[in-house]
Amino acid sequence: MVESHAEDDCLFCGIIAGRVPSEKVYEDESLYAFKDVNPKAAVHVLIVPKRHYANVAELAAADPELLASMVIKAQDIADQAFHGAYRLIFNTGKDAGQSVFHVHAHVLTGEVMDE
Ligand code: D5M
Repeated sequence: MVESHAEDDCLFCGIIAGRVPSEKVYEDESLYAFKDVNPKAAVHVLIVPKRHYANVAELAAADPELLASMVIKAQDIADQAFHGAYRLIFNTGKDAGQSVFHVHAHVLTGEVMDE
């Protein structure tokens, strides 16, 4: 069983709880989305599940429907921002660039990306 409780020292749990400020884009009972503080595209949104999972593999194993709901929300954001075109990135592991160990989908959209 994957631990899924909020972690006191987790930055994104702090954002979801409102202890840390964020620019909210979307919220429902299971997801929270906010603007990345260091945008890598014209529109760069992070989608996180409210339940704490360390990475996308843990989430996929524990709750695949919740993972699917993140993909559907990414599509919805891109439909509104840029006719449905987007990149969806889950950095997984420190050596792949993951710096916050609460699973998050990077939604990059809002501009043409050639490479
Ligand atoms: O992505 C972690 C991302 O989280 C990175 O792109 C910066 C972003 N970040 C960090 N702190 C904040 C706050 N406070 N608000 C919004 N965005 C934030 P990773 O894939 O783990 O490297």
